[in-house]
Order: sequence, then structure tokens, then C-alpha cells
Amino acid sequence: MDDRASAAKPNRPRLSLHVPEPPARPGQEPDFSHIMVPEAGATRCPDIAEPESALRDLPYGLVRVLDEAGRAVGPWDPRLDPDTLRAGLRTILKTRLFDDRMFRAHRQGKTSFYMKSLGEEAIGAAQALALEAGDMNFPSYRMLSWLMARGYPLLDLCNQIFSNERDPLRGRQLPILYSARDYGFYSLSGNVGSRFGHAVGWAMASAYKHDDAIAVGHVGDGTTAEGDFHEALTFASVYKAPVILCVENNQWAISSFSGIAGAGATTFAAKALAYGIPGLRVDGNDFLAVYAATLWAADRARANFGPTLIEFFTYRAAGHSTSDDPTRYRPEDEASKWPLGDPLERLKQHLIALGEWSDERHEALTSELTAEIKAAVKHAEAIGTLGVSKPNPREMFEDVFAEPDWRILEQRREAGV
Ligand SMILES: Cc1ncc(C[n+]2csc(CCOP(=O)(O)OP(=O)(O)O)c2C)c(N)n1
Repeated sequence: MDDRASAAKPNRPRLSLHVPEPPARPGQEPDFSHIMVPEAGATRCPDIAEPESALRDLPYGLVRVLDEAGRAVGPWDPRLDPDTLRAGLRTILKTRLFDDRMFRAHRQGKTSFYMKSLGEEAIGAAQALALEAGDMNFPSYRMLSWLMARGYPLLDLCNQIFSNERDPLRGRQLPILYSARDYGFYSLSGNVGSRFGHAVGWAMASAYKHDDAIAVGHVGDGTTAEGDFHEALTFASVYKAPVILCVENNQWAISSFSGIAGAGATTFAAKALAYGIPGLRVDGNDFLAVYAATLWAADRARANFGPTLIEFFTYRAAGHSTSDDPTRYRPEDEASKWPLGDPLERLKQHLIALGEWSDERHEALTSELTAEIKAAVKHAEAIGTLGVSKPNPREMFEDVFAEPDWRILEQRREAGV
């Protein structure tokens, strides 16, 4: 075959297929030298009324507010008061401590599955605080910090994760696929990408009804390779939906790196250009930058300027889930070398630099939150952990459709409940 091809076209180079490879594999030195980190404050902050045609440099910048010394600098500084900053810190810390506790609970056989958001907690935390109560988040599974910021009860989280008889979703979902409409948190789905279209549809409905609520949707970098991503962007652009579409570029899908989803060719924020909507690229480990970019996009949406695509540039410091072993596909110490640091440490440093926080207060908060989590876990354990107590199987057929569908009726009959 090869011989025939070269004999037929002697002057042509042979084609070669480009298969992207991450810069480092297990056993090699982590290599982030390809990542350009602009100075904090370097990316401009345009007026929300500027047309998309004037914003085309933004997808190639990186909105950063916190500098190396923990100071807030530049035009994107949201000038938050210390109470909001402390609320952000508390949320990030609570999410991290809860994640750790649940990861251990999985190893102890108390739940079947868990996913951490380690390193990405600033995104949900800042957005939950920046957006309003009537707005709706169509989340990815690394958005626990949104629920933490909005005060969702820890006991309900534990009951769902332990799959016990008080599971608020009555066994209809995986342990970490939460649903909490009253907290602005639309049901999660195991089908990655499906929430993007729903976010756009919900936002279109809000505009159609002349309401004032906006939607925010999330996908990971890997999920941008799904058709749902592109369909959602088309609808959002055509109907100028009041929606913020977010890509959490945490560098990895399960074991495939972001290059497999196209990161080598352009930025994820730049995907917005083809749809004629603004794209922002934002330091996802910088609570202030996430807050400011979210507000900017929310203000645009509320003023009928339409959707914004935001790429949050971050790093998934933990494994993909409890089923994953990241040491099989990336250097073990890669997370510690991430050039944009740790969102918890950076916000803590900022508050300390402002004179609004201290190591002692941080330790006291850690103890307080640890005790709160421990109490919720103990309470949920008393109700039951995996396999020990269960919701009544009959309930999984209820509250699925407004009127029970014939399939539901048939399945319920077959199950004899
Ligand atoms: C439609 C669909 N395809 C594949 C999967 C299997 N799957 C679950 S998570 C995942 C990786 C997603 O990666 P990314 O979007 O980057 O999110 P991250 O886990 O990095 O936050 C895949 C392929 C799925 N759940 N749904």
C-alpha cells in the first residue's frame, strides 16, 4: 500500500497523523513551560456594551487580579469587601475539607463513588456569591463549592452520598449528582455536556418571559469535544440568550489531556469567536478574577447583550474520581508545579495581606468546619451508609414525570412495588 502510494505520487511528502501528547508522562519532570502566565492586572477590562468585534483579543489574554504578593491589582479588581472575601475563603475551605472526608468515606466502603474538586473550588464559590438567588446554575460535577456557598445542608449531601434512606433524591441519581433547585442548582447529569443546552434553553425561556434571571452552565475541557457544546453555543448566539457558558479547563479529562480536546490549536475561550460572542480567559485559581469575570458576563446578559463564553484556566489536582489513578498517566507531582498556585492559599494570602485574616483565624475556622462536617457525617452514618439502609424502591418511580409515563408504570409493575 505504502509502496503504491509513493510510486504514484513521487514528489509528494507522506501524510502523517498528528496525535497530541502531553508534555510529561509518569516518571518525567512536570513541564508547564508552554503555559504563558501574564502579569496580574495585564488584561484589559472593556465596557460591557462594547461590541463583540472589539473584544477579540480577550480570548487570548488571561484575566488575573491577585499578584504574587497577594495584592488585588488591575482593571478587573472587583473591590470586594472583606466579608465577601471571607465568605469565599470559608466556602473553598469547607469544600476541600468535605471532599477529603468523603474521599475517605469511599475508601471505608460508605459510598460507591466520589469526585473531588480539589484546586477548582474558587470557581463555584465565586460564582455562587456573585450571581443572584433567582439565577440558575447548570453545573458540572465539580461545582460542590456552589452548594457550599449557598448553605446547602451537609446532612443532605451526606445522605445522598451514602445512598441511605434519607437520600434527598431517593436513589434516582449517582451519589454526587446533586439536584437543588431552591439553591439555584439544576440537576446534575452523568451525560457530560447535556447541561449546556439546558442552560441556554432555560436562559432563552427567561428572556422569552421577560424575566430578569440568567443562567450559567459548566463543562470541562474534555466535554468541549461533545456536539452538545457546539449546539448550545449556536443557540446562545442566535437568540442572544442571557447565559454565561463556562469551560473549566482543568487540563485533563479522565486520562486524556486537554490537547485531545483541541487545546494545542487555540484556547477554549477562542471557540467563542466562531459564534460571534465574547470569550474571556480567566485564571480559575484566582477567586477575585472569577468573581469579576462572572459579574461582567452577568451584567452583559442582564443588559440584553447576550451570552459570554468563559474559559476558567485551572488544574484538576486530584484524580478524576474515586475510580481513577492519575499516577498512571501524569507525573505524580504535577499538581504542585501548576504555575497558577492553589486557590485556597492565594485567597488566604490576600486576606492576610489586607490585615483581614491570620494563620490563627484560619486554624480556628478549619477546626470549626471540621467539627461541622464530622457531626453531619456521624448523623448520616446513624441513618445508614452504602447498602445498610435504602430509600423504598417504589420512590424511584415517583416524581420523575408530572404524569407517570407508561414505561414507568410497566417497570414499576415488573419490580412489584
Ligand atoms: C456523554 C458522555 N460521554 C462520556 C462520558 C464518560 N466521562 C465521564 S467524565 C469524562 C471526562 C470529562 O472530562 P472533562 O469534561 O474535562 O471534565 P473534568 O472531569 O476534567 O472536570 C468522561 C469522558 C460521560 N459521562 N458522558
